[in-house]
Amino acid sequence: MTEFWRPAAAGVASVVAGVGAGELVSAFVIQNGSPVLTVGALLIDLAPAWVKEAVIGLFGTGDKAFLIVSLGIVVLAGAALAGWLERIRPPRGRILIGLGGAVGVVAAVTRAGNGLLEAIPSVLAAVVAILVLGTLMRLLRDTEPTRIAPEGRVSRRRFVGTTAATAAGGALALIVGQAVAGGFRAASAARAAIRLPAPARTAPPVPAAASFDIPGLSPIITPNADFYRIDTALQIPGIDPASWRLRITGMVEQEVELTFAELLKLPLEESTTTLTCVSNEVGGDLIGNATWLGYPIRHLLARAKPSADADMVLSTSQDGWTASTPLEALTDERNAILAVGMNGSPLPLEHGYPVRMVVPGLYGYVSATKWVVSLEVTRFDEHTSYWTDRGWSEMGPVKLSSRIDVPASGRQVKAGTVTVAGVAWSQHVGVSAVQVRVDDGPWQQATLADAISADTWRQWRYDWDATPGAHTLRVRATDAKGLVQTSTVRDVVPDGATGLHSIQVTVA
Ligand SMILES: Nc1nc2c(c(=O)[nH]1)N[C@H]1C(S)=C(S)[C@@H](COP(=O)(O)O)O[C@H]1N2
Ligand SMILES: [Mo]
Repeated sequence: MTEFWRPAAAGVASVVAGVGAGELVSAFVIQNGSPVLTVGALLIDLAPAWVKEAVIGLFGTGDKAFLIVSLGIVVLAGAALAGWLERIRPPRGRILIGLGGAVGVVAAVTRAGNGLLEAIPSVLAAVVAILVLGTLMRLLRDTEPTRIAPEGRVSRRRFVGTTAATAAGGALALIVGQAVAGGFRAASAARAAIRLPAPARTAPPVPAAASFDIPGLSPIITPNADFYRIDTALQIPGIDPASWRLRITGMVEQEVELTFAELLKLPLEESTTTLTCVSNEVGGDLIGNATWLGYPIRHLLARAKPSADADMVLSTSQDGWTASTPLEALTDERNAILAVGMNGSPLPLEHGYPVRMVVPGLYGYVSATKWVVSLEVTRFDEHTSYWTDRGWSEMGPVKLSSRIDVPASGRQVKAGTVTVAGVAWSQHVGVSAVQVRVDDGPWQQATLADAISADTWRQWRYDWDATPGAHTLRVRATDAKGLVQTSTVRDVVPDGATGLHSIQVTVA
């Protein structure tokens, strides 16, 4: 029977390693591609009604556990069979594993809302399993006696040890993957159950004249699904709102602690603010505008009573990321908030659920802490933060900038009137003018859409009388204080890029 059990064990270890790798990747990178769960879901969909009823009748709410355990038994039996087949008729074992992977792919891409991306964990699982099986089989063959090595070139003990270690590693990956994904799913479920209170103060409605109807132009409010995402979190923190706390500590007269339920009972206010990343290149897309629902941080700081010689607030996220924000930016009238809502829904998990900071006028790295759990009132000469430790500037006011959205660079357009349009921003100061320049011609005034407020970007348009040939279009903005956007080119490090956005178009 050795001839069955050893190859079968190699098959099982390979498949466990493969599935473990797939689950790990789906937990951390491709959230909806879990091979185990998508195949389970496919089985639920395919099972005839009488089977479902019988299972629920027998196991009640344990029906899903029953499904997963049954699936596990089938997969392990298949894996053992694959190992044995690979031993007697290679490469049939590997082919069987490939077929298993194909089932995973079909299950992953046919889930509602999934696409090809979600197939990656299953493909990876099959590839890892096939490679590992090949390796273990070679090892097994090497345990056989030859003329030169009557005891075999590899000891049986080494084969058994390697196989056991592979299986254990795969099982560990599977467990870690499931735990991580479980936290994420629990947070998603809690988020879905949240009913945000009506704002005590609504945002001034976005004026109709704040938007031009131009295809390709950034919408004035960025939908949550299109909002840029920047953070250091490999794994999005899955925070249970019931256990979330904000602690205000440090140089304060009175420490403050706040639960999520307490935060939701406070008079929440809406405000529309454009968020920008300091890493946004000239013409880049690391910028978005949303209507946030939140509570002014200055009111909470007023409860805590910061000491007179404090000048900074170090905010920390659940996963240990930190930002250092000038105390003044959180206490002045600029309306820095602890946000719980984004464009009418609870914060999406990747945008800081359940609570984040939004501070008009400052780049995200010094202000927009997602998954925030503590505010320590301190001093710049006592603490540094995640990005200031890595060479970025202590102060991070957003720089005046502008971007051309249409036409897209490199595009061919027809001679005649061509609409050029884009956005310009200088949060907390406001934009007062935008100009466009064609090649080496004079700067021409663009038409501005209405502003929502000084804290948001502003759309602009320019009707260009395009003549045939290759042309370069440039844009520059002027802020409400009269400062004209500089053409001096500076890199994003240490405090944000400068320079003018330009595009090339060919007019036919
Ligand atoms: N916890 C945490 N918060 C964070 C970051 C981070 O890495 N971790 N990145 C910051 C940076 S650099 C930016 S630009 C904004 C981006 O917010 P968004 O992903 O919601 O657009 O979040 C900020 N908040
Ligand atoms: Mo950023």
